[in-house]
Parts: sequence; structure tokens; C-alpha cells
Amino acid sequence: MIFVAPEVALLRGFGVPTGPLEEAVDSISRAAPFRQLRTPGGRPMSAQQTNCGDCGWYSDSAGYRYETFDPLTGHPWPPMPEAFRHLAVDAARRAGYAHYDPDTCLLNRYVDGARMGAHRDADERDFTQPIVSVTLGAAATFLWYGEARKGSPVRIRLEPGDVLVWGRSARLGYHGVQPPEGGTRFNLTFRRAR
Ligand SMILES: O=C(O)CCC(=O)C(=O)O
Ligand SMILES: [Mn+2]
Repeated sequence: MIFVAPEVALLRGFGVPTGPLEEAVDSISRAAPFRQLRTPGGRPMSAQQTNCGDCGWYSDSAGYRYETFDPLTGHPWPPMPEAFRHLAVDAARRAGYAHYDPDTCLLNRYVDGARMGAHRDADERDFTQPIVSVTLGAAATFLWYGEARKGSPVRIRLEPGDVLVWGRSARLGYHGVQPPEGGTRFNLTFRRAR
């Protein structure tokens, strides 16, 4: 494990082999399809998203929030696969968080130049627990800005199976990601939301 910025841990290859994780993404997206959400201002996001766990991150004209039921299907989000939970809890432990208990995993799918601009994950009730972020599929460059959205970010090239963990003083840090380097990239973002 190395720290790429204060309280931002990179665990290279921690999710390898990625096959079982990718199969789980497939099965989640059959029950809760990837879809393009809109920002509260009405702009479509470039990544496609779905969720698993007790609640799921959602956005539309009503704002950013967590939903217990998938608004697209009316059903609860698919349960978090044991392999997901295990990976996230293990990665957090390695990074110094002994009691991580994520209740949701946001799945992002990036195709055709999709990216995510600088933002911070701030829709959760509990900022004492870290974010665990896993790359699957194609590689991409992750951008860590830290406390402010401006300036030149730390650039981290993430390959499939790489895991980032950020928390404590970095929990509300600004970050973004560039488009995948050819092909489709998936990202799993684990959080304690409620
Ligand atoms: O895809 C990534 O690496 C980042 C995703 C992210 O920051 C988010 O979903 O909030
Ligand atoms: Mn984020």
C-alpha cells in the first residue's frame, strides 16, 4: 500500500483476479440496469450508473440523494455481493480502518469518452467511514485535487483490480476521473451512506 496523497491509499492489484467481480457487476446490472442519470440542473451525466446494497445513490431534478428502491424498477437495489463486501472491508482494513461497514456500492460504467469531473462525495450522513473505490475493465487516470477543486491534481493511473481508499482528513476531498483508455471501465464506489 502506498499513500498518493495524505489519507489517500492506493492498493495496487488488491481486487485481482477481477473475473468474479466483473461477473457480479453483470448480474447486478441485469436486475438494476445501468442508466444515465441527470444532474439536478438537468444535464445528463456521462458515466452510466446503478447500485447494490441497502440503498443507492441517485440524481434527478429532485437533487442528489440515496434511494432505498431503484426508481427505474421500483424494486430494492440488488443486495451487495459477499465478494464485494469482503473486498471493500479488507481494503479498508489494510488502509487503517478496522470497522468499515459499507451499506451501499455505486457502480459506474464509462464508455465512449465518459468521464467524471471534479466533485466530492458529500451526500452521506457518516463521514467517519472511508470511501473504497475499485477499478475494473479498462484503465483510466484518476485525478486527486484534495481540499479545493482547482489547481493541478495528483494523477494516478488505475488498472483493473487497483483499489483506492480515502478517509479522515481526505474524506471530503475533490476528485475526478478521465475517460477509459479504450474499452469500457467499471468502477465500484463503496460508502457508508446512512
Ligand atoms: O470512477 C471513478 O474512479 C470515480 C467515481 C466517483 O468518484 C464517484 O462515483 O463518486
Ligand atoms: Mn466520487
